[in-house]
Amino acid sequence: MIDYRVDGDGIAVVTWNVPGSPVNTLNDAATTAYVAAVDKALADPAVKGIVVTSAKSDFIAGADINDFLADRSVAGLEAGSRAINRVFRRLETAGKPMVAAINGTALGGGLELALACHYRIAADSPKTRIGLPEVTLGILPGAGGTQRLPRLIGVRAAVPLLVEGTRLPVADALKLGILHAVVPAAELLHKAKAWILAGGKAEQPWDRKGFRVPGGNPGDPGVQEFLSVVIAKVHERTAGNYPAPINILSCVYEGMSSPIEVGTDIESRYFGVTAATVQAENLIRSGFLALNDARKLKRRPAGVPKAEFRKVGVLGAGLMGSGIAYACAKAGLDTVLLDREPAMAERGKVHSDKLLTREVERGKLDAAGREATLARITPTVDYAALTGCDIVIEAVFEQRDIKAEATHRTAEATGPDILFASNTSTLPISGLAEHWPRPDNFIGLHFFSPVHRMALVEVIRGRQTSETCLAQALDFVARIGKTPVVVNDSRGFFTSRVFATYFEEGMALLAEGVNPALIENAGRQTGMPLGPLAVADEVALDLVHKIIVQTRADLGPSYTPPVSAPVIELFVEKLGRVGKKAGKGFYDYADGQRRLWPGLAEHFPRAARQPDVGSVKRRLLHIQSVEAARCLAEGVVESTTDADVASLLGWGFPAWAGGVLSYVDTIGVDRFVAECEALAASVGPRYAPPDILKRLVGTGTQLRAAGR
Ligand code: 3H9
Repeated sequence: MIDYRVDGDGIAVVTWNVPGSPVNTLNDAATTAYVAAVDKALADPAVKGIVVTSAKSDFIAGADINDFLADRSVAGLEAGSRAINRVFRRLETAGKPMVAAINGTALGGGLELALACHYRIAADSPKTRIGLPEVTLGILPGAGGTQRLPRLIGVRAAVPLLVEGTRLPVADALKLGILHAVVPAAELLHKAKAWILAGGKAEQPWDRKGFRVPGGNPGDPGVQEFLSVVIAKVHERTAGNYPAPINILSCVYEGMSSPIEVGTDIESRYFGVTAATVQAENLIRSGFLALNDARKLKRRPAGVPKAEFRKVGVLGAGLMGSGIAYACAKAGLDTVLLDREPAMAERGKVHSDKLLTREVERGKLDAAGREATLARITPTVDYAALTGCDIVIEAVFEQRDIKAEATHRTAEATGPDILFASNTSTLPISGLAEHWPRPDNFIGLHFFSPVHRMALVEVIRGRQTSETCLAQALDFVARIGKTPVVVNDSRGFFTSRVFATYFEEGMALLAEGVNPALIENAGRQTGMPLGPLAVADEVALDLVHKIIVQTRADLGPSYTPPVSAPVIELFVEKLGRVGKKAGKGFYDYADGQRRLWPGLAEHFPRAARQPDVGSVKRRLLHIQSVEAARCLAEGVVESTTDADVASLLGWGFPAWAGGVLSYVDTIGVDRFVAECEALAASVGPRYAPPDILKRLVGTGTQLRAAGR
């Protein structure tokens, strides 16, 4: 686990190699072994100094975050931080020079371990990242990071890194003074040892006589002003939903004017209360672990050989088709982009050209890389070009007859045995599958716009989709670097059905006479990326209108249109304000600005009594979770985790809540059900909680534990 070797020059090399994990983490066993190794070196009079490095491609990825889920008590979490803080302090003051030879990524506790060394030297690699990303997990650096980093590089430079969790390339870390040197990988150990042999001192800047924090202490007027601005910005950005960044600022403010031992004790106190919050639990469980599992296809059907993909066909070169073609070409796949019109097919390729050119301009890609990626895209109108494709994805107009024709013509060109996927966002998959000769090989792959930015692909299993087809479609999604969530066929699938409730509820509130500015502010304060009316404008009201018309035609009298239908009809049929793409919807879009349309006041007279912001927030979040719970009950999603991941990646459900179903546990099932029942009575039956929730009331069982 920790290799210990002393070389002929009297340098002890302590090498991290934690077994059973692709990364080194500071779990209990590894930390104990590390401390024992350093103690051995300290006790050996023949050892002049210590070099710490790793045998893995990364240095150390930080604490093992699973440990933070095991003990959720404030006292336990605080004690863990205090223990590691004391031991790092003991080692840095033990009198022998210690060098961190950072061979790869060093994050969180990994960087904190390095900060407690006297010299930090890193191997030059474009992949390496250096940083304290704890805040993104809802916690804070608990191994001295909030104290050593500002003492090393100054409060002004350290605070943004701490509150944003920035992961720096080595060159930037060097420039900021976090690293002392960056050298070619082959020279790393040699240079690390050379620093010790050249008389490198076992001394930290903060232990020097007369030490002052570079750029000033937090109490100094300039620094104080800087911190006030940061605090105000953090409050504005987090709307009270995330305690971690504010607690990090408290650690810096309170800890910096005391000796470091006091500072790290302050840090441990804040670490305990922060890591014990439900937000931290949600960000670790859903935001990190569940997303990782989804990305890694941890629930892929077993026993199906992994599918390889070389050539892909994309039907339809509109916004979605050209985005999908870009993602495929970027992942190294030969991509046939087919449209009815040659000019359209060509235009689809231009989309990739624009994105790739932007990457070159930003230095993220070289010209050769751009050319090679573009060369993989073949725009065409000829179905014969699809011969040899391993998968074809249909992204033509949302019209059954057009989709059917594209499906038939593809089958003629490719034969029936390849995977065929539809990117429909509205039409049930099982019906579309009837047009493919082998419906067992037909599946839904619902991409999100803009495809190059959105990580989620909703994978829709039709009634006849085989397990082999599902497993291989998942392989494809992973192959192009996206994250899949599997859902079962149903109207609107999962994401569109649940997400729609958010903006529909916004419109319902508007129709009740609630001030639109209040609705929008409340939406943003929940942590959703946009207010519900702004979202409706982005989605486009004519599209929502079309779906209502189509569903009414499909289902007949059994269909209950959403509560927002009259508002949508007014905007589309009478006002011609269909949303952002038309420059007018609930907002006016002029000069790159978004302003609520003043005409709203005339069409939706203000109610005399306005609700408080808390109750509007509650309505906007509860409605999504109650609909998601119905999807769980109906088997549209198969687990609370799938629902959470889809909501985090698909429509930006607030991460502090852990996703759309973790939100129920965050509130507490009993309280959530009681509030929904009250809303069902006062607002409408759409809030009525399904049995899957009601039967948990009073049992103390979380939905997560009871979910299917
Ligand atoms: C912390 O340090 C607190 C401290 O201040 C002190 C407290 C007292 N723990 O991402 P990958 C797993 S908090 C547990 O696929 P890559 C990961 O889940 C920590 N597991 O590799 C995956 O599992 P699986 C602050 C971890 O090469 C496997 O390792 N640190 C941890 O694409 C491979 O990971 C962070 O937030 C962990 N800390 O990227 C860093 N890290 O094999 C979080 C990884 O089952 N980690 N795993 O699929 C990362 O950002 C990336 O994993 C890293 C490697 C960049 C390191």
